[in-house]
Amino acid sequence: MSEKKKCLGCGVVLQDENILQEGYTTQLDNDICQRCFRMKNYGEYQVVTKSNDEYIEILKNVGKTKDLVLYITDLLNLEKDMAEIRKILPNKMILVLNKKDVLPKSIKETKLIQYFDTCGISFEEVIVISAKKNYNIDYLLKRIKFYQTSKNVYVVGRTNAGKSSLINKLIKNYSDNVQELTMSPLPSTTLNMVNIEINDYLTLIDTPGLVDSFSILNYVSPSMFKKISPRKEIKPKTYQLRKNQSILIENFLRIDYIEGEKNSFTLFVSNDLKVKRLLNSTNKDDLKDLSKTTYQVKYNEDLVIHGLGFIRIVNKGVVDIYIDKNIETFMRKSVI
Ligand SMILES: Nc1nc2c(ncn2[C@@H]2O[C@H](COP(=O)(O)OP(=O)(O)OP(=O)(O)O)[C@@H](O)[C@H]2O)c(=O)[nH]1
Ligand SMILES: [Mg+2]
Repeated sequence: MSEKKKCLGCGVVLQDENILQEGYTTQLDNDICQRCFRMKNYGEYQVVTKSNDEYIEILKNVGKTKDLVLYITDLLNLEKDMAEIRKILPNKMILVLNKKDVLPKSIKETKLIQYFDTCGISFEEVIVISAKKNYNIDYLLKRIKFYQTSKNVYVVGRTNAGKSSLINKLIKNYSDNVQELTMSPLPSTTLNMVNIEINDYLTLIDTPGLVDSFSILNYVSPSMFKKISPRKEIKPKTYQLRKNQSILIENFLRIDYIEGEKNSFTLFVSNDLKVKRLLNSTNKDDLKDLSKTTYQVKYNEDLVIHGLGFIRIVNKGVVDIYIDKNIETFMRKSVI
């Protein structure tokens, strides 16, 4: 039996029967589905909701191979813990930290790499890149060649990390292949595995990303989504706070500095967001009906807000934060 034809942009099986279902195309001769066609040509995005069970199944199959894996992650949205992923994927793995262009240039790459040296999970190598700005892609390709165990190399990572963007860059730089994967600012763009032959020695396999149900991006309007996703280099904003002072970001996050000496809070979030300082939080009630979490901050830690970015706090102290209950927040040793 012949294999069903798949969309070259997102990997979905093509069908011409039901316009409401994924993979629809007017003609089965087409190379891409209607959704990809619209995204590529008109920038019209259509959200598809994928279940993470499907994604985990795909990863388990990758885990059964002995092939090299590139794990792509967005530098502004580093995973809290990679241990779970590592259990499913015992493969040789290069950790690729993408979107370097949005981090301030002042942040040293060596610092970012060092952070992973102490995280307790091993990788063949940690490499910082920008798929968008074509930064360090040559070096990454060299290291792929060095570590690959067969022709196949899998590209995995959470949705929106930039997997398809990276592969497109590799195709553009090093291949005669004219295939172009679909990329978009919205989650769940790639729907199934897609094989891309770069040359006789290397086939990259794009995969759909794990859906991030704890990201703030799931809980904001489309216009706020745009504001939250940084497109340019972030200019960090520093606020010196005393006890009982607060920071308010738009209408979704409040940080109260409850206890401690004068402290420095540096925001690594999109430049487009409105930030307000409240001098005396005791008589202000903004966002106090949102879910509250109290953190005991140690020296030089980052408060991470999933999907938004992070806030570096220099000294010890106690902070209360108020945010939608579905959004994951956590403290980590500062990456800076
Ligand atoms: N600033 C910046 N944006 C990037 C970079 N790489 C990718 N992006 C953007 O990130 C968004 C997601 O990119 P995709 O390549 O579609 O991500 P993906 O990992 O394939 O996503 P799924 O297919 O949904 O799993 C797009 O808006 C890209 O333009 C980068 O290096 N820098
Ligand atoms: Mg993709």
